[in-house]
Amino acid sequence: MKQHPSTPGLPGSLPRLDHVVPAPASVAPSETPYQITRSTHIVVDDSPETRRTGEYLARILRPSTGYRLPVTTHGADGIRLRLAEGPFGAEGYRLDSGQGGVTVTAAEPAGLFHGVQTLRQLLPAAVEKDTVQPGPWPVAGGTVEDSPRYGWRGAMLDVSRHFFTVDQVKRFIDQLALYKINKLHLHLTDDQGWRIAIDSWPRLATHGGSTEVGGGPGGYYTKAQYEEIVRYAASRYLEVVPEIDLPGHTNAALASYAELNRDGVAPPLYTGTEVGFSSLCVGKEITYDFVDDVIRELAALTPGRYLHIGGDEADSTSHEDYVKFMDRVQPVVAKYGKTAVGWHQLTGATPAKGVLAQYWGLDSTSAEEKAQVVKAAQGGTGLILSPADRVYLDMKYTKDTPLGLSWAGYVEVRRSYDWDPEAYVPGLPAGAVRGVEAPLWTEAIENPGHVEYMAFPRLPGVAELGWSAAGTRDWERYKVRLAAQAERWNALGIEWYRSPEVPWGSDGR
Ligand code: TNX
Repeated sequence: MKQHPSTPGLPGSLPRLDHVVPAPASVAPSETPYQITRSTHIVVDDSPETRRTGEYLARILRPSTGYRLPVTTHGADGIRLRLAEGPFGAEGYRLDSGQGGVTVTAAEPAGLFHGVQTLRQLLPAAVEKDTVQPGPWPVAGGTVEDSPRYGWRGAMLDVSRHFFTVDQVKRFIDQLALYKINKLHLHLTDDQGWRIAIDSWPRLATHGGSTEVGGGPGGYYTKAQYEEIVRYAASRYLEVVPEIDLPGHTNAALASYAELNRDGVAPPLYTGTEVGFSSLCVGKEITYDFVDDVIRELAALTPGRYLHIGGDEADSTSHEDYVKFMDRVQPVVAKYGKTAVGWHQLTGATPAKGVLAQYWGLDSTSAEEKAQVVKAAQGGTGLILSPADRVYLDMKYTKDTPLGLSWAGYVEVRRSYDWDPEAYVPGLPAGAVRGVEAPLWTEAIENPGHVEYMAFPRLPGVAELGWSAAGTRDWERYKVRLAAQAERWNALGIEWYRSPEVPWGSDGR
């Protein structure tokens, strides 16, 4: 790596304006940095959202700088956050940094928040620590103008195979926000655990949530806890997309209520890792009472637009039944005011108008299956790209990775970054791709340290594919910007995989 002022590891070194991940739309560096000092104010306009983002920034900066950093509506020297009309779109922003201060301007609160994430990366990494550091605190000088490529930049956490507590999910949300990810897809139900309280079917959570892969105690979110996650995500401008996986992946529900089973007999709880063995009974009316109740209660808890109904690996449901089931269930989601999302197998049924399909195939997925996805896209079904051989965060990096699975191959850092969402499924009509999402399945992922090790450093690359303009993708440059992030992960206490593909600093960081 070339020597430059931001060589990772030099205390107080000045990060570069062009080292931000995801790469901004345009960057114009200037000579003069701003410097945060004891007298810096965070100056906000009088909208409550701006103030909230100002307070959020202050909470990040105060512990490491030791400064007071009052959030005020007037004051000269400082960091200014303001909403104003301009060509920013729903999530874009402009950041100007120079001797007189730093100003972040956006049309919408989400844009201000993303601008604040960029500002964090323009400060020395030590700013992320939670104890007082020596400083100084220069902010690289210049102008950044930025807005995202896609409206859907997601990460998924499977809280069914292994349960994660509210605090653990919050920590993950904070990590996603760093890279401007705006969707948190929660895989709330599967064979091994039902993780959300449903008042009309209480045993789903109390019985169906009582274990996990390996036989641990599992757990579930009360409605209040789930709402707390939703609120916390919203405060970081992430929309929660809850998933109830139907009609397969339902052993936890079937174990909780005998009447949902074809033979009226509840199976035992399941703590293994096989897939495809369970199915709701498509021919029984009670199945639809169940689905209606669950979707109604979940929709009421979810301010976001989307509700994911799974639909993958329904190997114990006949094709005919699958189509029938999806024909009945998609309108239920619409009835409760949400847009349905399904794994791309949904395109094998009749996707309702406006639904989104999440593509999780591989390069080696059959031409027939790809053609079915293309056909749905031609009919207007939007796609979220989550190709398993690129962005499945549960795939091992190499054969030596101690965690994760490898059914989709090994996914090293370059592989997860260096692909084109528009070209991955050949023949898609323009505009079909709505974004990208990196799922983290947790059959072999047991705790937050594991989550971080699998997500870092791949997740920032997926975030960049979702945010940065198509022409930005350049592995040789990206890997240098990525390397400069490591010091931040260390300061934040994030576990990460030291991929040999990336030129981390000479001190091994
Ligand atoms: C496939 S991807 C699944 C999940 C597994 C995952 C493991 C998808 C929609 N279904 O049930 O957890 O592989 O990588």
